[in-house]
Order: sequence, then C-alpha cells, then structure tokens
Amino acid sequence: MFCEQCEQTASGQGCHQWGACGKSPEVNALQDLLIHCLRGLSQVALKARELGQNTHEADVFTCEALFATMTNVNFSTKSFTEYIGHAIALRESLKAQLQPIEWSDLANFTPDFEDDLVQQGKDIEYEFISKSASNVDIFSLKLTVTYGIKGLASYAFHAQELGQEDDRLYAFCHAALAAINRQDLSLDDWVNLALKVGEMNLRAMELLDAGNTGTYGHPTPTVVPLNAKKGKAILVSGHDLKQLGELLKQTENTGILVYTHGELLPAHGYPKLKQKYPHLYGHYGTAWQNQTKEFAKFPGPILITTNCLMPPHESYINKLFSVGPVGWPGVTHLPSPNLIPDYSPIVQKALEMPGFVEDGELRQVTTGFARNAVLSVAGEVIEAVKRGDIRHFFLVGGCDGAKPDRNYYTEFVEKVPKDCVVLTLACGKFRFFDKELGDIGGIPRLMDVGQCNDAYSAIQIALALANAFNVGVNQLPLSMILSWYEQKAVAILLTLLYLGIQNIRLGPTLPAFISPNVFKLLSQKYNLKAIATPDEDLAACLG
Ligand code: SF4
Ligand code: SF3
Repeated sequence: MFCEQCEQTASGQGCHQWGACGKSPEVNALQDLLIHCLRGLSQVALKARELGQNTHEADVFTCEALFATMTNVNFSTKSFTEYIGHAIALRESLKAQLQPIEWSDLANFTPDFEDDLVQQGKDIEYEFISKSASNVDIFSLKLTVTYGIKGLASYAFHAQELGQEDDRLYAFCHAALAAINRQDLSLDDWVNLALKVGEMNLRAMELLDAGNTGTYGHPTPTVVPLNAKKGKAILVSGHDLKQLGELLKQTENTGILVYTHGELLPAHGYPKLKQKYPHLYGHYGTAWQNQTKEFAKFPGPILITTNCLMPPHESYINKLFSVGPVGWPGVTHLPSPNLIPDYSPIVQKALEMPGFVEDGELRQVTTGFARNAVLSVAGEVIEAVKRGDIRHFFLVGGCDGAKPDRNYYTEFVEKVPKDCVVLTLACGKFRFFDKELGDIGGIPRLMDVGQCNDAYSAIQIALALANAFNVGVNQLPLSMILSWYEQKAVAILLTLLYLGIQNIRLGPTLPAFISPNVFKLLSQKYNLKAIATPDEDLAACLG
C-alpha cells in the first residue's frame, strides 16, 4: 500500500505495510480504486453538465465518497465496495441519458466485481504511482490537489446537508478529479490548480457557515459544562451539526442528556441547538486521539458523525453507531434516507445502558466566539489595539494528534505574553482550551472561534480588522500558528495561501507529500515556514 495523506504517516514518509491510523492495505486499495472510478464518473459528469444534464446525484455522491476516503473516516471494505458499485452505476446512468459519445478508457473503466477488487485497486495504485512519480514535484502537487479536494468535498457535503449548495463547487470537484491523470500540465498549472482548490474551499466553508448560522443562528459566547450530570447519556462525536440537531430532535422528552465530543464542542454556541434543546447538556472528553480511553468510560451509546474515528476497542465497539460517510466493520451504521437517520436504536441503547450515576465536579469552558460575536465587540478590540492594550493576535488552530511534538502548541499558548490575544479553532485547541488566560479590559484572551471549517469565521474576523485599520491582512498584528493532521487542514491551508496570507507557521511536521522543491516554492512566495520552538517563533512574531 501507499498512503501519505496525513500527518501521522509512518516515519513521516508514507504508510506502506499498514496505516498508522489503522487503515488496512485492503481498505487503502479499495479507496484508490474508488478514487479512480470517481475520476471516470467526473469525466462523464462534466460532459453531462456541459450538455445541460442534471448531475446532482453524482455531485453529492462524489463529495460523500471523497469524504469517506479521508483519514479516520471509513475503514470498511464492504462500504467501499458499495461506493465503487454506486460510482459505476451513477456514471452509466448519466451516460445513458446522453447521445452516444466516444468515452475515454477512464470513463469506461469498470472493475470486475466477480474478481478480487482489492487486487484491482492495488494495480490501479501501482499504475498511478509509476506514471506520475517520474516528476516528483508534479506528483507532489497532484497529491496536494487530491487531498485538498477531499477536505473541500467534506465541507461541501456538510453544507448540502443544510441546504446550501453551489454548482460551481461540484463542477470544480469533478474537473479537478478528472485532471489528476493529465500528463500535459506544467508545474505552474498544478500550483494554480492547488490554489484553485483553496479558492473553492473558501466557497465551501462560506456555504457551510451559511448553512450552520442560517439553520442554528449565529454562535454566541456560551459556557459549556465539562462535567457529567447524573442520568442516561448519549455522546456525539465528529463535526456534523445537522446530525447532532436531528439526534437532539429525536431525543427530546426522553430524559436522555446529549453530550458533544471533539469537534462538536462549538455546537453549544449555536442558539437553536443549545437554547432550543436544553438536554444538550455538556461536552465530554478532549481531542480525537484520546477517544479509546474516553469512549470506553462513557456510560452510554456514541454516535460518530465524521472523522476522527480510531480503531474501536472490543470493550466499547457495541455501543458505537456511525452515520454518513463513516464506517467500521462491526459498528452499527444507521442509514440516512433523505439525510435523516432513525436514531431510535441509539435511544434504545441509551435507555439500556447505566448512564452517569452521579454528578461530576463542576468544570466548564466557553465557546462561541465566531465572527458575529467577535465583530460585535470589534470597536472595543480596535480601541484596545490603538491604546496598546492588545499588542498582537495569534491564531493557534488546526488539528490535534497523538505525537508528543504537538506539545509545542500548548507551550506556545502558555508563553503568549499577557498583552496578546489567542484565537483558536479545530480540535488542536483541546491542548489548552480550558486554560484560564483571563481578559484584556473585558476582551477574553482565549477565544474559541469554532471547528476547523470555522477558519471561514477567523478569515472574516481578520479581514474586518484589516479593513478597520485600513491595512492588508499581512500587515495586521496577527500571526497564524497552525497544526495539521488530515485533509480538511490541507484544504484550509490552500485557502489561506490563495488569500495571499504570508508567514504561516505550520507543524508539527511538514506534509510528507510536499516535495522539497514545492515547499521551497511556497516558502518563497508566501513565506510559509515550519514551526521552530515556541520561544523562537514568539520572538519572531512579536519582533
Ligand atoms: Fe497512513 Fe495517514 Fe494514510 Fe492512515 S491516512 S494510511 S496514517 S498516511
Ligand atoms: Fe480534528 Fe480530526 Fe483535524 Fe476538524 S477532528 S480538525 S484532526
């Protein structure tokens, strides 16, 4: 197998024997086969779109299928076999609606479902690598585009669940997928395509922001209990607000309390989730890599809506449920007809399980500092900067992970001087989210902007500040200290580069799929750098 799409890739070079995430070579081969089939589907969908044919089913399916291939989402051979079958069926159904056309080999490729699909996936993977690897830099950019598209597709998938869609996004996903096999594009073309992924990802995050705020209201600063409350309980993990909202609706008046886990913490900031459903009680646990301990202890069923799912232990697998693109053999998957699963098996499980037998010691944290909340105090923030009370802003955001070198981010936040403000987002914040950093004249020194996709909100805050000070974003007293792990972070990084944001510090290690030349190019153009030590980086940012 060959996979180097995430930060924990084996030895920082690529997973070859078995995924460090727990992905088997079989699943990896089926994912590669699925991507290959999606490229063929993309060619046909592009043509169909050009001829005015409705491609909506193929559009949404492409996003979901790409999402399923992201790190820590789906580990089920059965699920990928079904996705492959569906990709071919959708492609053929689109073709059938068009006049006869001479299709390419890619658009005609159909795996032999009677034969070993895993071996066919391995053959496809070998062919792709051997055709592309002769030019290391172009290969690097092809992978960057592929991984960025996966992140973009995941956000587009969530946005459409909330009724927000843009045909340009779907058309771009198909165009980029169809381009991956092209041999005629130059290095510059590939760099531009990677930046285009960033541009389109900004649109995807904008749509998702519109979906989230349009459906659940603008987040407001909200105190969230971190302790347990006596009673039956359900835990919801992942990123999907729509599925959390549906589960809350279906658990109303059952007496069951619902807890968020991981990237769903910011859900508490949305008025139409927290205020509408008082049984959305609190947040349980920390970042994804601690789930094997945290899930084992949780006394109720657990719903996984997206990444990051780790290989479940036998001790708790039977209380896990998955929806959407998520899958693990042996975990109960709830089908989603019209995007809304029937959550009664989870309710039933919660009622059977003990729940929390006593209240835990009160601990809490505040979330909900999305763009509306921050910009509502923009005047005070600007005055505080002008008076010199606030010297600098740090956006310390991104993914968490198990490696000890991620302690950099905790140490960085601890060492941020008292006259500086830290904005944070995504699951990396769990290293420091409950630290009491105090405030500067009533403005909190640590503000949780939200999930990884709320990078959109952070961008809007930065643009508004730049506008207020009449400078460009790069001239603001703002430094971005980012941590990456999976492909959503790749998409967000490409968005920031597309926006021309300079001086980003990236860690804990640089992506294995970025070749030295491509990194050199990005550092020359954007001054993108690897993190050093918290002291060195702080000194450089404040200097
Ligand atoms: Fe390895 Fe990451 Fe790929 Fe998993 S997703 S196989 S850990 S590179
Ligand atoms: Fe975290 Fe997986 Fe990336 Fe949404 S939940 S940021 S790692």
